Amino acid sequence: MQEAADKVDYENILVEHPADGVGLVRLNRPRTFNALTGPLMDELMTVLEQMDADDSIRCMIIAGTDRVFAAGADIGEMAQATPVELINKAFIARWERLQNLHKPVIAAVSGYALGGGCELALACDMIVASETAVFGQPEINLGVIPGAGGTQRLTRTIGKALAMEMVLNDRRLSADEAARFGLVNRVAPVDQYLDEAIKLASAIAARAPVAIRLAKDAVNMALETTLSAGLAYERNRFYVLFASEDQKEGMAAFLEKRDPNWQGK
Ligand code: DAK
Repeated sequence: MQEAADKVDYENILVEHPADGVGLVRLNRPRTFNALTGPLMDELMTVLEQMDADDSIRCMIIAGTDRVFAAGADIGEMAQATPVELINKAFIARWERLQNLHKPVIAAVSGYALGGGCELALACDMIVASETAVFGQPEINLGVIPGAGGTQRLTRTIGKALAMEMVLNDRRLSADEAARFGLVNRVAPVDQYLDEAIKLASAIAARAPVAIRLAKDAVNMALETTLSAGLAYERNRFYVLFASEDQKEGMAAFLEKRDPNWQGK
């Protein structure tokens, strides 16, 4: 599967495997600031889904170029659209595919992450930013509002006051502000942020795969449900993991004072 993805020539993305267990997809339309066209989103989602199904990949990274992550959905493509066209062209469905991925996805953001670019990063599980990263939801300047999570994920992440300012008045966040407000996990110089993201992805890729999958699922559930339902959900997944070989191996390894050898079973 990994080889199959590598061999295909994509028009809008670059696919790499920078470390053991890590798949990297780079958005590659630099002349239009990585504007997210339908074909780009299709390629991105197709490759991510292939990586999600590939046992040799344990963690994925989405990056842009060092200059820009993505300046949003392609405005030229959207400008004359009707609501029915947006629905029929799977405009919405291809964005929803991202949240169905089981393995962790890290966004490595340098430069602009605007509109759909910011929403793409927010839909990932973690964000590593370069010092030049700028996060914004400027859709109000186009007479619309965010449509892929900018009013929902952003508000849950940074709170109502700041989300209101970003969505209503195009307030943009620098990398340092984004770190301060809990939007990004860490900030690194522009020549190091991708290595930082790869380092984080490698560390996650080396952990027990089934537990990682259920852990991601349980944390995401915290954004979807009440506390008592979320606690019950977490407990059930905790119990389920006692049916895995990795739980037996992890606890035996601790007691025998050795490193665990994860099987993903
Ligand atoms: N779309 C198309 N082209 C874009 C673009 C975009 N979003 N952003 C930049 N470009 C193009 C520019 O048109 C220009 O092309 P040429 O003129 O060279 O052919 C080239 O990239 C360079 O841009 P600039 O000349 O403007 O360069 P500057 O350095 O002056 O400015 C900028 C860079 C990124 C600040 C500026 O280009 C800009 O403000 N771009 C627009 C940002 C924006 O408004 N983004 C939000 C778009 S709306 C949904 C899913 C997703 C969405 C909605 C719903 N569902 C699932 C329902 C998302 C919506 C959006 O993202």
